[in-house]
Amino acid sequence: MQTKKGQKDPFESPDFYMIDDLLTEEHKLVRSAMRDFVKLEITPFIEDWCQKNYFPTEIVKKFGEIGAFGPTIPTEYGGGGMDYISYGLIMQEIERGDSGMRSTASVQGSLVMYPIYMFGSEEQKKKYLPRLASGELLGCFGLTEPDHGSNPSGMTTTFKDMGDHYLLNGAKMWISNAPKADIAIVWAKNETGRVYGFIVETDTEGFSTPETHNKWSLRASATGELVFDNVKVPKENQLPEKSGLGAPLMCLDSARYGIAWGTIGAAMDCYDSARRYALERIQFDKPIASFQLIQKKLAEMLTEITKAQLLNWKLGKMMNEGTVTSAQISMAKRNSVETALNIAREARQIHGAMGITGEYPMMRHMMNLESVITYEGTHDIHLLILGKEITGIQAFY
Ligand code: TGC
Ligand code: FAD
Repeated sequence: MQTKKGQKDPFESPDFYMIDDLLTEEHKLVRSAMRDFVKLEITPFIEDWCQKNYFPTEIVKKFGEIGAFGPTIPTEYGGGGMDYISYGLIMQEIERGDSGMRSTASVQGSLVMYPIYMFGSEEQKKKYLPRLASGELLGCFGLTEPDHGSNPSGMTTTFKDMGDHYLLNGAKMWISNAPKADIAIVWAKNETGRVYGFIVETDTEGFSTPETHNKWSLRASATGELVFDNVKVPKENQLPEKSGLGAPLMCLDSARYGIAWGTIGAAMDCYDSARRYALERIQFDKPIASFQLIQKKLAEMLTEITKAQLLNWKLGKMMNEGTVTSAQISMAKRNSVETALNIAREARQIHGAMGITGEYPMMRHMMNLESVITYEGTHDIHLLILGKEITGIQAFY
């Protein structure tokens, strides 16, 4: 049942293989704080926000207070100074509430704070990171363009060195947080085709962020364009420490990791709702949970969630040790999103007609997951990344 204002959220997360034994006390504390936060601040309101296509700007400061922004960024810059398993658990809990809310948090942490921390100057880190961590500022990340989605290397957004500033021209599309953002991390090419990153303040003259309307998915997340018409960017706003497409792709690795955990949160929510409903719903004078076909669905959901939990935990260990490869992250992102989408569909069926309403969370999760299976690299692009790793042959072009 989707929790309503004034109701208690009964969510219980499945842990069939006692994966909690693999977590530290700190991990469990972080998860428990975030779960309580989601039960208090997200699940009672999310259905209404999505129905109204409303981005709750007030959540940004609240995310800052609870430490959802940049959990792995060192505390000296306002981050949480935590490890990647804590980061994963935070994403899992937020996306249990809603993928759009997780988008807000993972864009801010992995796609805005991470590049400033990794590729920024000391001045940039000091100027922006603490204000992003606290939620005083909201950021967005502009890589995708109208004609360059899966193939960002073809981007046509350009910058020119004008001596005392850079001049930015072009457009980005499908950018999470854009219409509400204070700053954008923008990727653009110079005259030789080399990609560089910039911190661009959204109130700069010539820069607009029109909202994208009529989405059936991620309705509580604001999506928009970034349009640059002779935008003057101060020299000190270029990210100095890394150039080339590898820089944005490194950010994507961090965000894809968060999605691998997050989407299993959405899957857990669907499973939890389906298990409860199956025990309560009577047909043919029995709870539908007593029918073998319903038990098969529940057993398969739990099996897939458990497999993904173990994959994510091991991925988190490799992230912590710095041994992870991009292809390993691709496998987990791809597996988790597909698992979550299948579970949302099966859980929806267990709820019968009730499952199509906002009384239950599955349709919302399902529609959200249709974006998640496309952004941060489509399902097929991740398959091709794995194919390249296995064979040594790229099949992108
Ligand atoms: P390719 O030639 O393979 O690589 C170009 C350069 O990048 C390096 N590299 C990486 N570096 C770090 N991490 C990675 N994961 C990397 N992958 C590649 C590579 O070594 C090379 O470096 P160098 O020095 O030799 O130049 O690039 P390609 O053009 O063949 O493309 C490969 C491909 C298709 C896999 C890549 O472009 C890709 O991943 N495409 C998908 C695009 C994508 O994921 N876009 C996401 C946009 S952001 C978003 O969706 C946010 S949603 C947020 C939310 O709301 O949660
Ligand atoms: P295309 O690249 O046109 O792909 C269309 C289809 O062709 C897909 O099925 C794809 O798998 C397939 N395809 C493409 N190339 C190949 C190939 N070589 N081989 C086989 N099949 C192929 N981007 C950002 O930069 N920042 C954001 O914050 C952001 N937020 C987003 C929020 C939402 C809600 C959505 C929906 C998208 C967001 N994106 C963002 C954009 C997202 O990353 C892109 O949509 C995604 O990378 C795919 O690009 P595309 O939509 O242009 O699809």
